[in-house]
Amino acid sequence: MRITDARTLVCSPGRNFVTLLIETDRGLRGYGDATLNGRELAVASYLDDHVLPLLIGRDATEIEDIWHSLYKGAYWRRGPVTMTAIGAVDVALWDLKGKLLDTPVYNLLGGRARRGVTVYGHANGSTIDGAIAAARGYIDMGYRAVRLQSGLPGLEQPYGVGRGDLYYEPAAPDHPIEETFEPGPYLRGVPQLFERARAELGWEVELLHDAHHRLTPREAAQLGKALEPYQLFWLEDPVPAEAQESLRLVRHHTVTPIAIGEVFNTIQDAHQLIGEQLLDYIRTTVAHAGGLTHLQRIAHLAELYHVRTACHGPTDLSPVNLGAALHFQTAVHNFGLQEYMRHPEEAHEVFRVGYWLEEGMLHVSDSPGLGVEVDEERAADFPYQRAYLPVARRWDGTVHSW
Ligand code: CS2
Ligand code: MG
Repeated sequence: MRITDARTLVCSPGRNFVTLLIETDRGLRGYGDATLNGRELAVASYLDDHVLPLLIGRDATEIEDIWHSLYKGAYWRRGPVTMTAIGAVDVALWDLKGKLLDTPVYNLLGGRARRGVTVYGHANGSTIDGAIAAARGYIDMGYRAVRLQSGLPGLEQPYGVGRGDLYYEPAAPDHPIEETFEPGPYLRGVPQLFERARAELGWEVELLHDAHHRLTPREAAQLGKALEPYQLFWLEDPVPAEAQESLRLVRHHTVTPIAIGEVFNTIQDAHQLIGEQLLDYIRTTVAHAGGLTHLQRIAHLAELYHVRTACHGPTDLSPVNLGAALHFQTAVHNFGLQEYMRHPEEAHEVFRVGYWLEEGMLHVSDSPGLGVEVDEERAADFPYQRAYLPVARRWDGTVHSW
């Protein structure tokens, strides 16, 4: 099966997505997600200007060889732009191989290992009450796990609280929104949120929280300890994970489970944390970590150290990525939990998906490939709009990690 054409499609049905389309001489088309929130066109150019010309004429079934030729052949390895581009090619090739062999991608990855993929929803509120009411909505819909983020006394613009109850969309057109962060109110407020949540929601539901890279190791250790009575499923990104030895301090002081890795791109970003067992859940996802080929390597390493997979699944990645993550999570042995923020209606007018939610799990269909199809005509109705992620500042104006 030879590649005859490859191109990117940039559209904005509710938010920006970059989609890779690869066509073959067998009349089949494969899709990959090349979206890098806030830096979308850099990946589109990496693909269009540098990678896609190399693919024409290649045998689309040689996934492993194409992966290594793009990774090693670029000389400049790793990084979010490179790895997102390679990931998009890789996923499109798995989609094509499934279509060629008339089987869902999870079959190519080892076959079904579970009934469905358990997900967590996002309960956000500008107040603690609001977040708890939103969590109740998810529990009523059958979710077994819910992430809680809320405004706190003295911290009215926290991370993770946006428009609407269904999802939050942090990217804003033209100019980044500014949020504030102060460790004092945050460290005092989050335990209050979970104390109330356990009192009102009970103990059957799994609860999660994302600190979004904002704490120092000592602050993270303090928060992890303070949250122990509420038995979180995980505390996510407690510290910026570039300085991985920081996690030792956090780990030595708390048994609250730790999830890290949505900004990682390669196994090299994760291997120290995994090897030292400094985390419990690895958050790397298909689109940003070199596709299914590379994510499998990370998962297999993680399995040796009791670390489970927990693919990043925000609405700023397209349904093509979520579809690929669901096939991966259906087949991988050491699955933990999958993030699920529901895409807005417009996104589903462009991306027709075969997955569905039932009993707090997402299920993939048995259609060949990924089971996600893209309507190019409808995509043309939603042109790209430049958008930026927010920045965070301390109370005195100092820039902080967002
Ligand atoms: C996040 C994301 O889903 C998460 O856990 O941390 O909301 C993240 O901020 C965005 O995907 C950034 O693009
Ligand atoms: Mg996160």
